[in-house]
Amino acid sequence: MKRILISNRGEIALRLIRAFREFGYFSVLAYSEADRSSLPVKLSDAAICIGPPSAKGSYLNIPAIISAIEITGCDAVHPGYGFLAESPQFARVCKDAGIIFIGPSPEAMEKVGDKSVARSVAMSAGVPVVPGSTGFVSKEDLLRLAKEIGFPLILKASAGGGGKGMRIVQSFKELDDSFDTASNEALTAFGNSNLYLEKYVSEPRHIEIQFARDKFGNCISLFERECSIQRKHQKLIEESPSCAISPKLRKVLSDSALAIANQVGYVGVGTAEFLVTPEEMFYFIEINARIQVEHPVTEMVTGVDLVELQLIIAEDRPIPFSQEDVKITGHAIECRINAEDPRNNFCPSPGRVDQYIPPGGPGIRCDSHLYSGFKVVPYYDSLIAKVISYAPTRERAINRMERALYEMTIEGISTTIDFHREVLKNAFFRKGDYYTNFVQRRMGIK
Ligand code: MV4
Repeated sequence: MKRILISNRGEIALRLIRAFREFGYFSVLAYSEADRSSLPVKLSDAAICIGPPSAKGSYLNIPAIISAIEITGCDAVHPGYGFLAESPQFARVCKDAGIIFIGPSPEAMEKVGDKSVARSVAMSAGVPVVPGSTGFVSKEDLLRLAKEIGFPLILKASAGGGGKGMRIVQSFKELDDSFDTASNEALTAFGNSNLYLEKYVSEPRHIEIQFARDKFGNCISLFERECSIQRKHQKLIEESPSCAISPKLRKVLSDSALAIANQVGYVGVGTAEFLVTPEEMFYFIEINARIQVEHPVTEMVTGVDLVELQLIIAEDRPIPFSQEDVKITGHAIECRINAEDPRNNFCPSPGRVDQYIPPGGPGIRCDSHLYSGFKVVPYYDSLIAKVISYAPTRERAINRMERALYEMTIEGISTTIDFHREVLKNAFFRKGDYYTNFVQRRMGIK
């Protein structure tokens, strides 16, 4: 691999450009008309416009991206996260055109992309899943299964993930309507109406295991990230290690993630998501077949560059270290700063950033594509910066994050910086005493 096209934007495009420059690759950025004056366009080695602002016309436009790869003579593509990152179709088109897709094979992506198939894979790998349906559930089987499992239940879209297309069902009388609504929503959102059923786990923690597997079958866990601080399935804060995970549970979760990765012949970096109860019961829920927004948290505590690892694996080289080499040192926390107004229901707040001063100093990493005078455009997600703090202990990482957010200035638009300050001083957060309902229950936010 020599020239890599980046089919993404924002902070992750910049993250990839930085890695490619350090590791000796030529970066070509594919950008939309709306991102013409972005920092990634300026800092990449070359840039090519692939279409109009709408994601459909640009970052999701497979023919436009393939043309850009061919015009610029790239031999590989990195999709970042979101957009086409988990599209088996895109991965297959690349493969057929002789382009290296930096991510798992289309076959592996297909298996884990269907969440009901991923469940079956986990079961056959001996990994616990939430009691529920085997594969997708038909309307005929619904009542019988509901009786068998018991309420509350949760209906999920097979093609969904990340909380989209889910419905909690409390009783028999809601069952039929919930099924119809959920399958219609799934059809509209994902073009696939299949649903599966699980027992609803109340007050879980949302824990994910970062793993990497190479084509020689070497498989390594980079341990957990705690992702329970979220609102409407958008993660807001992530940390590693998790207060709730003992060394013993860490090992069991890691072994479970690796068993699933082996079972599907996964080659690349990925994440296995689990629900963990206060009683330390754990259940696999889904695989994310991409580099994730929160990957820097793992990079800080393990010292492993996950993008470098993706490049190594994509070049068919073996992972250059073993499980025994991977140690968690210290504690890292990430705050996702969004261009949103927390006082107005987290409504997106695009516009001109009149002044931007990033935080810095010891133990602070800030991944952001902002600069003073930059215009946040309204067409994409509202993530504008990730602040990651790293310190020897959790308490010091929290204090360090507070110090960083004190320094950080973003003027001209509303941001979620003040919201993060509130979370960081919350006594339950400080104690590590939180579940996925933290924002609602402890912050009184819908
Ligand atoms: C669940 C669950 C409880 N029980 N599955 C959310 C993200 C997606 N990856 C899976 N999610 C959940 N799956 C079972 N069987 C709870 C969540 C969940 C959640 C559900 C409803 C409302 C808010 C939530 C926040 C985090 C996790």
